Amino acid sequence: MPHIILPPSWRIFDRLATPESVYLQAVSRRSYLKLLGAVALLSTGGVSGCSMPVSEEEFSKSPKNFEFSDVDRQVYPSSPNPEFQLDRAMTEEHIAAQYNNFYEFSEAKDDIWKRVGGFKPRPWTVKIKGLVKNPQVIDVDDLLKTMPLEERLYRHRCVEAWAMAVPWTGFPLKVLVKKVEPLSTARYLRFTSFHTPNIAMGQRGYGPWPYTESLTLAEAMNDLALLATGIYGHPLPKQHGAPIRLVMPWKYGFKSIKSIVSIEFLAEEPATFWNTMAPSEYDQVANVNPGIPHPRWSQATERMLGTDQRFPTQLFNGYTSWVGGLYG
Ligand SMILES: Nc1nc2c(c(=O)[nH]1)N[C@H]1C(S)=C(S)[C@@H](COP(=O)(O)O)O[C@H]1N2
Ligand SMILES: [Mo]
Repeated sequence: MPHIILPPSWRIFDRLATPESVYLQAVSRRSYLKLLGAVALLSTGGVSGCSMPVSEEEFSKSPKNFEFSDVDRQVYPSSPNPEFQLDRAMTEEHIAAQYNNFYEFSEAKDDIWKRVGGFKPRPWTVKIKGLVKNPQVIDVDDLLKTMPLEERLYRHRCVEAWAMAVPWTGFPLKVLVKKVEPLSTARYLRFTSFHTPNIAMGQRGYGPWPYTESLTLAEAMNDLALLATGIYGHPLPKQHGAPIRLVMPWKYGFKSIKSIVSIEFLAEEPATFWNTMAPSEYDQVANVNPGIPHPRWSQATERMLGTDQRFPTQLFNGYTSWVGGLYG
């Protein structure tokens, strides 16, 4: 069973630097009102959780946070799939690498890359279990050897309204799903991240650790659903979710769970990390939709990392031709 620790209300004020870290479910109505007051104060401009990213040159002197295994050397860079094009400039690598959400390591975004050093993404296995004909434990190197790797340019949209456009290397989730042969009773997939609180400091704090996410089987079978092992033509740096993560470009970023250790096929929809923490803020489907504001901010536009350029948010993040049919 996941380990659930809920926050004492006095800690709420620390949480305000990052919108996704406000856990309303856990606060009493009284502290919720105090919280609203604090949000109002913050939006008048006083406090910011973010420092400036270091320059590309400076960044290149810091630890890369990824290594090539022998297998990696054979698969990167993978061939680009021309079906996926961007409508805007690609986000610079050193910018994407310095602004992350990875609550296992920190609640700030600008320091994850400095805090992941102790994390070991190899050796690594992914356990596939539950309602499937062929449950198995697969080594990530075996996935790299056997799965059809390709590079895809995708836009990523965080529920907090920042966005990026990056080249992922990975393979369609549906290839793995077919390989394990879901039973006819399987309707949902639950993904689980690692749980090592001695290395991931954030896991010593509250949360239903480990981080979990879910998809319907139909969503998992969509061509866009990608299991990524690389980014910018090389293995994933630790801060991006090494050695393997989900990428669901039509959904808000929190669905794209990092550093996956297991995938379980289930008959019923499971609870997930964010849905347990703040059910009034995070629903299970979490499709990008400019018409549905977050309870605390608008989703009408998004801000690109690096350039701060604003774009209108698009329904399904612009991927309607791939996924529109999933939602009737
Ligand atoms: N295990 C885990 N996966 C996670 C998160 C997290 O905190 N833990 N954050 C999510 C959120 S909110 C976003 S926006 C993306 C960010 O991915 P990036 O840091 O690689 O850009 O990762 C998602 N996957
Ligand atoms: Mo996010």
